[in-house]
Amino acid sequence: MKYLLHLFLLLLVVGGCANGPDAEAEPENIVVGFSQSGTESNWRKRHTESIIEEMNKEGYEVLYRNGFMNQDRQIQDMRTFIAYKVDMIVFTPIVEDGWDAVLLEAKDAGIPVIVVDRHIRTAEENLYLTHIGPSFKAEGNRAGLYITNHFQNSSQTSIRILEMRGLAKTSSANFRSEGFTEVISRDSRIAIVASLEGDYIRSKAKDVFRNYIEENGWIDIDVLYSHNDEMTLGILEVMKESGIVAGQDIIIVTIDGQAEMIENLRAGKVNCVVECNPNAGWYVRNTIKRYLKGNPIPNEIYMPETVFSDKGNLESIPPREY
Ligand code: GYE
Repeated sequence: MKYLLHLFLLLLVVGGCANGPDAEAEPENIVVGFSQSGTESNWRKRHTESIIEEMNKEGYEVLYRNGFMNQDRQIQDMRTFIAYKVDMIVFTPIVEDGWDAVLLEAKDAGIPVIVVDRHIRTAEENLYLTHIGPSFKAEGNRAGLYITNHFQNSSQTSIRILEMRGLAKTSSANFRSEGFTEVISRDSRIAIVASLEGDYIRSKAKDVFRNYIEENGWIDIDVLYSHNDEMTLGILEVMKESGIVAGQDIIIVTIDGQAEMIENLRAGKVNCVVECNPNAGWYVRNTIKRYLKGNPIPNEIYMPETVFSDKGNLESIPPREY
């Protein structure tokens, strides 16, 4: 807690002139502990880079730990940050529940915590400063809207969807399902007939999808709704092996917007890519700066996102960095 010590000494000297927690703290004295949940996707790798890049631009020192998709490991990493007396903890939770104890420890140590990407659920209030991330529900809504629009004038009497869900017990997977269901339920012909779990991992989704079509065939499936691009990439491999014409035999809606998926969209192999914005770094940096200046911080900070589809202008999609 170098920064608090600095502040304390400063207050002793100038008594009363400081107007925030650290009006005079120099950025190079700030140490940020950053616990990332894993490296399961290109999206996630860009997310990590974005946060580290922006912290470095500000002159903050970053202690980075990768949790390798293991909650116990992430908790251990956060305990290391607390022992090290960092000034701030930034963490991207692998799952929604189970963080209360370590957050209480951070609170008792006077270390503010910023939750990024997925949401958490705590029994006690005020265990963290704010949550910064996309609206996963809006992403699900956008995916659903593409489907309802696509089939609006079709004479088909039933439209059957296979959903490949992200990791269980995560707010991203739960909200992406909720938002999607909310919109498709406006058209009584549309239904999710299978909801499978691919954990956001390419190889897992590939196996799960292959097993599903081996048992059930694919002819009844009109749409694939996949919660992330990595899983979609795995499924596209199985479709190719199985002679399914992706984007035609099965309409594909996927979330993230990785560069490779935009190529697939341009090639007609997927129909709609709902963007999930990994560039959280600037928002985290701005929040820390504002907090250190003593400005109020909102409880929830949303990041802007859009959607790309074969119904839009494929040439105008901005270049992707992930
Ligand atoms: O869509 C996926 C990643 O939680 C929003 O996790 C994130 C998701 C993202 O692995 O690619």
